[in-house]
Order: sequence, then C-alpha cells, then structure tokens
Amino acid sequence: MKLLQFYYPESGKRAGVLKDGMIYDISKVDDKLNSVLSLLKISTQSERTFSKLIDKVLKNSPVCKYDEIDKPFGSEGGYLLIPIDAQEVWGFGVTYKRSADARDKEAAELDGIYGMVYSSERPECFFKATLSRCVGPNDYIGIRSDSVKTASEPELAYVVSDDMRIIGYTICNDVSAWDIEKENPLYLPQSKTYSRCCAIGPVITTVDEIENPYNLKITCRIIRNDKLIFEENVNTSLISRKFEVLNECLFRNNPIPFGTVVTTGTGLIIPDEFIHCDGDKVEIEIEGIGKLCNLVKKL
Ligand code: DO4
Ligand code: MG
Repeated sequence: MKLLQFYYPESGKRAGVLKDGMIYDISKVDDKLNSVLSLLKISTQSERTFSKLIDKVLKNSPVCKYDEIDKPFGSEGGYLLIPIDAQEVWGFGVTYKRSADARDKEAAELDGIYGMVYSSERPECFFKATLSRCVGPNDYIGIRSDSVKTASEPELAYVVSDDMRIIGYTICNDVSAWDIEKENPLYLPQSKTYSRCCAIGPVITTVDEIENPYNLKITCRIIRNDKLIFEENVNTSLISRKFEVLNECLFRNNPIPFGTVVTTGTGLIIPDEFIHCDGDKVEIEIEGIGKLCNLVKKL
C-alpha cells in the first residue's frame, strides 16, 4: 500500500491511498483520518481493521490522478505534501563503503575516521531534523548561506513505531553541507541540520509491499537549466548494516516517537562538478516507492 498526504482545494490537508496512478481520499470513510501517522497507528494496532478500512476507501471513486497534484507546493489545483508528519528524523552515516571512502579522501589528514566508523560495531547515528526543517515533494531544499559545497544524499529511509517495528519505507534526501563537515567533523550537526535540510516522500510504502529492502535500485538525477547533468544508480544490497541493528542502536536509552523517519545512509556520492547550485532540480527514485523531486534554493 502506498500512503500519502496531499492538499486539495476546499478540502484542505488529506491522507490518501495511491493505487494505479489514482488517489483515494481516506477521510471520505472517516473524516478524522487526515494524516498518515493516524493510519499507520491503526495498521500497527490491527492489520485486519487497517485492511478493511483500505478496502472501504478503494470502493469510493478516486479524487484525482496522482499526476494532477504532483505539482509545486502551493499550486492552485492541489499538491502533494510531505507524506508523514514525523516529529523526528534520524540519520545513519557511512553505511556504504563508497560514503566512507569519499569522506576519508576529502579529510585525508584525519586518519580514516570514516573508515573506522564503517567497520566499527557502533554505527554513526545523528539527529537529522524535526518536521519544521523538512520538506515534501516538489518543494525547495536549501543550501545554507554559509556553504559553497552542499550536496544531495539520496537514501532509503524507513518509518519506525515507538516499539522498534519497521512500518514503512520512503525516500529521504539527506541534504548536507559537505564543506562544513569537511572543515571539522565536530561541525557535523551544522552540516546536517538547518532549514530545508531534509526532503521526504512522495509516499510511505507499507512493509508488505517491499519484498526485500536490501535489493532496491536507487537512482539520483540532477537537472540544471533543463538539462540532465548527472545520473547514477546504487543498490541497497551494498549497505553494510541491517536495519534491525540500526534500530537497536537508535533505541538504546533513547525514546523514539511513533512514526520517526530513519534515513539509512548514502551509497552514491555526487562528484564535485555537480555540487548544488541555486535552481537545480534533484530527482531520487527508489524501486517500489516512487520518485522524489525537489528544487534547490540558496538560503
Ligand atoms: O559522517 C557523515 C555523514 C554520513 C552520511 O550522512 C552518509 O553516509 O549518508
Ligand atoms: Mg547521509
């Protein structure tokens, strides 16, 4: 099942189901159900109630085609919203060898600290964002005003319940100011967390629809002045840690709110010549989830 949130003229914010390119409004069945968080809560309490609810929703006629609202934030005819109002977003880093190697190369004087983390028992785990710092599909991601080297990090993310269950998957762009991180690793929070530092969407795919999260193709494209200037793929099979292991670290003496988004690290490093410029368009596509598109804005 693909769950999403959207804004529709006159009805306001809605939660929906995406099926065969059409959007079905959940609040037509229960008008209190206008968030994906509330739907996921039902799905974790009773699978039967959840599937009955979805069956009912899909018996109604769809509100619109997905393409009709896959539009910039604020568009008159309606638009997609961030698919989950997660209180917190957490991130894991150097979970792919490619990320460790690229970062060690950049910080050669630091004695391979990223490689050390890559092979240590304890993963790198960081607080990424709150909802107010995140954006949804087709909205702007930001380059900090004090960064000249900000890049997208295209990542598979999972949604977790407060009792450690993985309840969905989505796409996350862990936008990062690499120059600030490189200046000193202690500056990592400043490179990771700021306004518009994190894009999530376009949908939350429930776990039953993803047969194997460790075999998904991730594609990243950068479009500049209407021209495709960069395209590369990576497969999640190259990730070095299982999500249960990440969860065990995340939840250790650390209460995690229901519906937290956990982004699992980048396996794709954007080369220096394609570092973000104001006006770039970024597309991240993950099999079984969809395509997350965002525009880049210098803050
Ligand atoms: O240590 C820096 C951050 C690593 C990261 O975000 C990643 O590997 O995706
Ligand atoms: Mg990252």
